[in-house]
Amino acid sequence: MKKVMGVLIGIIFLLGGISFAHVGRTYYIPQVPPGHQIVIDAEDDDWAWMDPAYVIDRKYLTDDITGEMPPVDDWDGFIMLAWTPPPDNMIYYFSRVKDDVFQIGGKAYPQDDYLEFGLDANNDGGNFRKGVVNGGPAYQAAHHPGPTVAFEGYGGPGKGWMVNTHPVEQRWVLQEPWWVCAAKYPDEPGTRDVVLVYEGKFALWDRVDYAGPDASERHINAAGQTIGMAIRWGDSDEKGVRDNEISIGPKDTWQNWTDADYFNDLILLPYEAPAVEPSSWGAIKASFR
Ligand SMILES: [Ca+2]
Ligand SMILES: [Ca+2]
Ligand SMILES: [Ca+2]
Ligand SMILES: [Ca+2]
Repeated sequence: MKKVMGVLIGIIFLLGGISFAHVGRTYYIPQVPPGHQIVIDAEDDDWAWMDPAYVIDRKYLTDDITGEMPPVDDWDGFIMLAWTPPPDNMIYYFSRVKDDVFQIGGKAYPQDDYLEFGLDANNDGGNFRKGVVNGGPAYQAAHHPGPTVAFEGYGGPGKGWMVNTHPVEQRWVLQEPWWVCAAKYPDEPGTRDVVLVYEGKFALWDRVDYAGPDASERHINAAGQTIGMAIRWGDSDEKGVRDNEISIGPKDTWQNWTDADYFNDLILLPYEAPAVEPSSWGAIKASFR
């Protein structure tokens, strides 16, 4: 990933896109090949085009409280991200996690196994819990495998549940068609040695209004843009305990649940013809089976 950084920084300065630097790291999001459809079904057969260089796996991950990654037999996982320009204008994700104990239904947030995003589409940072709309200038969205006890969500069996800790008026961002999700997970909490799968797509919003999408500002995705994002996985193994909080950002960026200054820079790459042997993708998939 490092080898492309110099070239990209050059491109970004040419586009004049950067006015704000995060505490977090820099990652790259490739464009979905034009004409290709990613189906939100928790199956990865529609991600075979992905260059493994852009898969965010444990090489890049850190527990954002302890600074240490849990051992592979406690938690292992990766996420792939992709973007589309208008008219689709969405961000796509696929994550597979291996976990020693599946846990869901903790009495307080967050005591589940889950995948969470912080999204600052126009990348201007700042505290997004203050001001006129809590979750307006940036927002949180978490994909849980099942319903949480603590918060009402949107989803169902086979989809998982989208939840956040913003006021209920803000949560339309979690609903179809603005967020579409699918998930695979065991039926019962306490199941051992599980594989959890999260796939989804979502619209980005530069400004969210309580009144809904027509009163809000949809972000228009374009190559060269930097999107502010936090991504983390919760790992609960013992019921009622959060054991690990695994992040794409460094240690001590856990404040990203409230402040977008602690997000990471995710740069939307222009479409490139694939330069990867299909066998490389096979090796990555095999390592998570
Ligand atoms: Ca799929
Ligand atoms: Ca675990
Ligand atoms: Ca913002
Ligand atoms: Ca777990």
